[in-house]
Amino acid sequence: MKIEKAEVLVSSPDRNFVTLRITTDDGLVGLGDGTLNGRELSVASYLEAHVVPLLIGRDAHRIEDTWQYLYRGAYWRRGPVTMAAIAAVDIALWDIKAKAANLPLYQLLGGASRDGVRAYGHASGVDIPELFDSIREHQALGYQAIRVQTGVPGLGSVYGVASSPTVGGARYDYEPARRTALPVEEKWDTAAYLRHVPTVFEAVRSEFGPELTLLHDGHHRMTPIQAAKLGKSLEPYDLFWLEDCTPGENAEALRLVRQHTVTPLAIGEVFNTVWDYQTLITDQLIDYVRSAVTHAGGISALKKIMDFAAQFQIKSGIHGPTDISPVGMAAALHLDLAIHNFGIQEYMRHGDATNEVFIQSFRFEDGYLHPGDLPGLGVSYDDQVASKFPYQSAYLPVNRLQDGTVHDW
Ligand code: EZ4
Ligand code: CO
Repeated sequence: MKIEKAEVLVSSPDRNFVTLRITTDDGLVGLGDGTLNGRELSVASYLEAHVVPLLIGRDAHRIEDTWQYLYRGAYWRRGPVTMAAIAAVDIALWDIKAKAANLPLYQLLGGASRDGVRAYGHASGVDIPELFDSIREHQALGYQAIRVQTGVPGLGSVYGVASSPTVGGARYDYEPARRTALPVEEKWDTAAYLRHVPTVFEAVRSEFGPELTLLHDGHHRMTPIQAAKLGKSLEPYDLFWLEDCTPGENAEALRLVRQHTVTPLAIGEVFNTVWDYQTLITDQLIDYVRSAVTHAGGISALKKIMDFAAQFQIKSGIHGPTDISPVGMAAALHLDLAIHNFGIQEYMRHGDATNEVFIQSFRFEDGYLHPGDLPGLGVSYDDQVASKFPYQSAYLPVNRLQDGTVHDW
């Protein structure tokens, strides 16, 4: 089964997506996701110039060999662009192999370890009343686990907070990549944030009770000691996790946080290899692995990270924002269903235009996702609809402190 064709498809229904479509000489078609938010065209050109020519004529069944060939063969290892490109190939080849076997992909990963994949959604509000409305809307949709973000008094728009109440719980209008020629700039004040967040969780717990699963994303903005303080102050509210409390590059920061709090810690949406996790996993500094299949080198690589994490009772919390395409989401769901150390799956909802371009087989019922039972990933791509949505420049925001200093976010 030789690879005959590999096409790089860039489209922008609701937002930009980079999709790799591989076709074999016996007519099987596989899809892979290589979307890197705000840097989409870099992955597209990496694939077009340096990967597609290497794929033509290769045996589509040799997934591991192709992965190693692209990773070790390039000499320049790791990095988000390289690893998103390798992920796109890896996901597409798994899609093809499962179609050749006429099985849903999770069957090739060991079969289902559970009936469904517990998902969490994002509730947000500029203030507490709007936040409560958003939590209720998510509950009405079936979510039993909810990430909580709010505006901070004195600050303008804050990442993760919708500017208006959500409608039907399905609107995520804060989505950080905005279709502008230059990045939008937001203002930030960590002291104000640290004062405010515990009062939000106090209010949410007293309104919604002890059983609702709650999560929070710090988006890399704190120093280690600030993160330790936040983790401690949130202990009474029993979070499922505190995500990305410090910048991801420094594993030692998490060691300091860990010494001070029993709030569970999750990190890794900006990581791209197992090496980023080495100390965090072996020293038990985290509880959840946050990588996306799309950004960590694909299904083969994230499966290995999760198998490594399993030895340390660390579980998955695969990244699932709307900048992961439905192809990347499907890959995550097959992996979630199969691995033993599944924790939770992030599930923001794609917009209608995205769902018209990517036709999907997953279902979401009572807070649980399932990838469906079509052969392969269960996703197909409609070229005609996609052609209505050409690439548009879009950037993640830049965060600045009140005095104008560029800050982490
Ligand atoms: O900011 O996906 O947990 N989810 C997140 C996301 C990320 C975006 C970056 O592309 O933090 O919303
Ligand atoms: Co996050």
